[in-house]
Amino acid sequence: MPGFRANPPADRSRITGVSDEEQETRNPGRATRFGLGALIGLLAGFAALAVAELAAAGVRPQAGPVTAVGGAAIDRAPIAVKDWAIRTFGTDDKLVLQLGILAVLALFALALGVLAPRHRRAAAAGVLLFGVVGAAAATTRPDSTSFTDSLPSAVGGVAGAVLLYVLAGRLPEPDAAPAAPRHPGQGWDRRGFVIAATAAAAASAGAGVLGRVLNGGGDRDAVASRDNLRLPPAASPAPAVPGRAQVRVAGVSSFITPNDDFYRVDTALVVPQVDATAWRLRIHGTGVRRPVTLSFDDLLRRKLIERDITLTCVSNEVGGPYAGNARWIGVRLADLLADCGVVPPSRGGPADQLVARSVDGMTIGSPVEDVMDGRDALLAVGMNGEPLPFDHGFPVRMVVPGLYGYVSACKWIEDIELTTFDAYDSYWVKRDWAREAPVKTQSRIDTPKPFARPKTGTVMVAGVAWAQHRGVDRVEIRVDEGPWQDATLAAEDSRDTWRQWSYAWQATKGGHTLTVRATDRTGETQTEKRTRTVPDGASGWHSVVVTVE
Ligand SMILES: Nc1nc2c(c(=O)[nH]1)N[C@H]1C(S)=C(S)[C@@H](COP(=O)(O)O)O[C@H]1N2
Ligand SMILES: [Mo]
Repeated sequence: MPGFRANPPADRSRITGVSDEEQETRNPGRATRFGLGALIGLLAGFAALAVAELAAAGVRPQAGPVTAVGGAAIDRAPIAVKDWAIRTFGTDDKLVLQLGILAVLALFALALGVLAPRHRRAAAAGVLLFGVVGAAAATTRPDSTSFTDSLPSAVGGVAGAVLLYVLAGRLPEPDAAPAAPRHPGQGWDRRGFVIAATAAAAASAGAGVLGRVLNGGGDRDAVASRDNLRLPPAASPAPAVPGRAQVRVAGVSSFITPNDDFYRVDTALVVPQVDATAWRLRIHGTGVRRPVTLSFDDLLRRKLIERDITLTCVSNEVGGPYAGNARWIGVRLADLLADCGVVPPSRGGPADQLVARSVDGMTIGSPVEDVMDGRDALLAVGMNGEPLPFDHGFPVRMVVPGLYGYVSACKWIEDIELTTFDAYDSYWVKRDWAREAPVKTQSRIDTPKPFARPKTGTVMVAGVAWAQHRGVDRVEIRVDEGPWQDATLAAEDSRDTWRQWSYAWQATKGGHTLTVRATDRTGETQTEKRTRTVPDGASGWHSVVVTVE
């Protein structure tokens, strides 16, 4: 261990009258103490996180400091940062955020460790302070209902602080200290330090791994409630998807998106796991003459309908992946609202906004008019023939054809409040996104991929187009600056789903740009005007550049 070399100048040695064995424990130099300080800082930080993780397993996974601080950061991130994160990291954005938090914590742990040899108390207090920050974040999360959420960070902070204090006490004394050793006759107990540090590292690793395993195992009751669930058949089943809705060209999206491939966009660092048997949905607010609280069984006893609906995210760039099409089964929200005495604004109802609230504190506001205008707005319980996956909102979520997810598709829903747009701004509206956001007509080239090198001759160009609740009536393709040519439309499933299309292109050698645009059933053609995703969804034409060989 080269770092432990003794400090040569004899006059600095404070070790007097000790055995030969202990002579090797003479004080190391300044640089070594700096390194040792950094090491114990990292150790203390690691221990704090590991203990917190283990404690979170006893409280709830969301109460862990990294998750809590990460959640707070997501809620407070400026829109530009969030936009950049989702553009740069896509659905890995949450992983990157958590790695970033860990990196920042590591830097602070290093700094506190370097401080520790000279200022033991202050350094330990610094670790405690981080515990306080974590505890504050955990208890102020919107889904936090108990003060116990502060425990993981508090316990972790104390563990880290104590460890830093103890290990710092075992370090060699600083050069500037008075000549007398702190522990007369002992000096720098190298072996004791190594043993203590190794034991702390091993214990932390054990606690951390155990905590991860326990936190990752999922909520047993929630998992069981999903496993035991058999969805009743729909009283109003969806017609079979027309065989010709799927274009048979390699590289085109699957017409029905399998659950495992369905895009996921939400703010949850830990996916909520809700026990369906304990789940309740409250419907209340302005103009709700008969407020109710429903259990999951209450919902299943109602008439279930099954519908194919394409869901798209407002954060989807032109040509982007945040669109998916699934067969949903659920309760018609409009019927349920009518049973509660809700009247849409067009018939004189006082509430124009329906605010859905999830177990993790997300709020999503939809126009009551849209939800009750006859479209199949659902409280969905099933997705592609199975109960909703946890990632997609188990046990119940909303789906409203024609509206972007952030204004319609609340996952893990537990509360519906009727109010007005004037009275309340939902989560994303507070963050500069539009109050109302109908889906914009869009089209995407799935194949060929950008920068593909197809051979001359017939090249199949194909993809999807969507204009939910209006329907797609036409898709056109343009090669370079040539004329627009009609693509062949695949069969339509419903006007609430996307529609596939294909175009047999006679490709000539060289570089070419393929561009697509769609026209919806109102006759409106997708605009060329490029806009950003903020505030109400990207617009513009999707182009792909290829080189024909
Ligand atoms: N509870 C909750 N529901 C949510 C969100 C969220 O962050 N939290 N995100 C919304 C957004 S922005 C979209 S696009 C859809 C995505 O649904 P999916 O993840 O099932 O594809 O969920 C919506 N519902
Ligand atoms: Mo979204």
